[in-house]
Amino acid sequence: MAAAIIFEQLFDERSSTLTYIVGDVASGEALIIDPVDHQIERDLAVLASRGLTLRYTVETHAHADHVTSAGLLRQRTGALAAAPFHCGVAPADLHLEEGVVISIGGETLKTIETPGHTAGSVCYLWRDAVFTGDTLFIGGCGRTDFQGGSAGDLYDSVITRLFSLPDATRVYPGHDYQGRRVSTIGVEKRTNPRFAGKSRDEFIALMNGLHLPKPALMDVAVPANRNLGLPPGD
Ligand SMILES: N[C@@H](CCC(=O)N[C@@H](CS)C(=O)NCC(=O)O)C(=O)O
Ligand SMILES: [Fe+2]
Repeated sequence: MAAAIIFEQLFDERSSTLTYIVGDVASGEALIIDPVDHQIERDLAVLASRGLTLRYTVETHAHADHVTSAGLLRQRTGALAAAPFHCGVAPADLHLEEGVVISIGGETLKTIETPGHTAGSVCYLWRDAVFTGDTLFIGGCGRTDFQGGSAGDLYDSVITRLFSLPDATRVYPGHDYQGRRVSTIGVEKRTNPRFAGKSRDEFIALMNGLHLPKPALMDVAVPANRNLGLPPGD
């Protein structure tokens, strides 16, 4: 019989961030992916209501638009903070590189390095799902114009790493700005307007032509997130 799991997808209205909790019922252990600072009480309440002990906080990248609660969650719960190796999150307990696995009970999260949105961005494979952070959105993708981002790298990451997963793999993104919550690799391959039918050069031209305003919190969020969301010195 398949092991019982708890899965929660949580949404932060302010930053349109999707946060995920994965819990293993047998061991009572949990991990949280991309938690947001001002949602800490919500997230702790969800964990408590499900009888889960937080073992890991896990980041997909050093966010530019919101501050993580990883450091505060570590202080409050004793969880270990995991962050991608190439994101420069020095105080993290675990620095995740390609293929590195985090386990809670029988559940495993496997790191896939997917540079592009930022140089250090990663995705995580869990069962038949992938947490794509800002590498792949539903019908879109993260911007590539800061923190070592690269449109060419993002194209390669999505096409060679994510689109080689089975079509039925569920896609859980790091943000959605239009109320969508889950897709699949097969649907994104066929319909994502950033990638479907686009050559690498066309994608690079498209991304380099976006000229988006910089995120309002960027100058605060990036240094904070390199310190797990805590003020300097904490
Ligand atoms: N208006 C938002 C913009 C946030 C933003 O730029 N988000 C990044 C992810 S960190 C992104 O890739 N957005 C995609 C897009 O806006 O097309 C803010 O100020 O925070
Ligand atoms: Fe981002």
